[in-house]
Amino acid sequence: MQPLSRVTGLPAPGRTVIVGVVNVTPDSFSDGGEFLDPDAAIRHGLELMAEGADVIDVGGESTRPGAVRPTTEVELRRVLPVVSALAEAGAVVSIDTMRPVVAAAAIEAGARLVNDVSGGRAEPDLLRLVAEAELPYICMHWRGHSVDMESKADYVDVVADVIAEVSVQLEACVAAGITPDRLIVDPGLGFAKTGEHNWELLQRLDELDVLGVPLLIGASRKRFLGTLLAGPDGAPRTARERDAASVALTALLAERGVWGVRVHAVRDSRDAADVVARFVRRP
Ligand code: PMM
Repeated sequence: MQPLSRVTGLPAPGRTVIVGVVNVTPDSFSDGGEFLDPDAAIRHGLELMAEGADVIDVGGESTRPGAVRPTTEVELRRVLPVVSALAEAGAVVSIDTMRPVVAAAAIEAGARLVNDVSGGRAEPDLLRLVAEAELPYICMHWRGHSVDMESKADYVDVVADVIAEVSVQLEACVAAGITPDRLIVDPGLGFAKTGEHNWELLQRLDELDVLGVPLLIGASRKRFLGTLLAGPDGAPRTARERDAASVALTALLAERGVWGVRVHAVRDSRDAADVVARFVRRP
């Protein structure tokens, strides 16, 4: 088990960090449409804070397989009121975007972390912006936009290939001026990856230690869990009914010492991380 790592500028609660998800989108697979109204999204973010989230991740673009991108204007309109209100309420807000324009406005509105699912590959200018703002950055392994990412799920060895490709992305982060103590890496479960790829990445997670960067995992409510838990008729478990499985993964990942998990069921995940911290670490 790894000692828990720290990221400059972010909470260090002495256990795995809980990143709660607020999707201000009509079409996310996990909670699509529920929080498109800014007031509903703000209420939800406040609830997640009360449930013990360390960070609230606000996103205005769905990345479900096949999703078509919103315009920049639409993305801005979705996320800005939510980022402002939650930052004002004292949350550590993360902005989930690939767009420098959106990140800049969100930072202005109080965001303290940039979560870029493209790891700087969609719009490399985003890296310079994060460096200048001196903010932490989540660099996710990514092969292309969601509209056709499923056709890119082709690997010789998924773990070795992800490590090689995300290393290049991390080098670009450092070259742009983001200091290594502000970097977090994410293997991007479900992004140009099949369920089998996701399981293999989880099973061989310790190999990602070679990257030397704290790890965030986003497994919550993802399709590979629905497939695993399919009923006798073969129908996958719905997104809403994947929370217990997601929490089981939080416990396993916390036990392995991952820096953070990005989750929808905040209270239960936080409970799991607290139990693991007490179970495996000296108080
Ligand atoms: N997954 C989604 C969106 N953003 N960000 C990071 N860093 N890692 C992820 O795995 C990730 C992400 C898509 O899932 P959602 O519908 O739950 O937001």
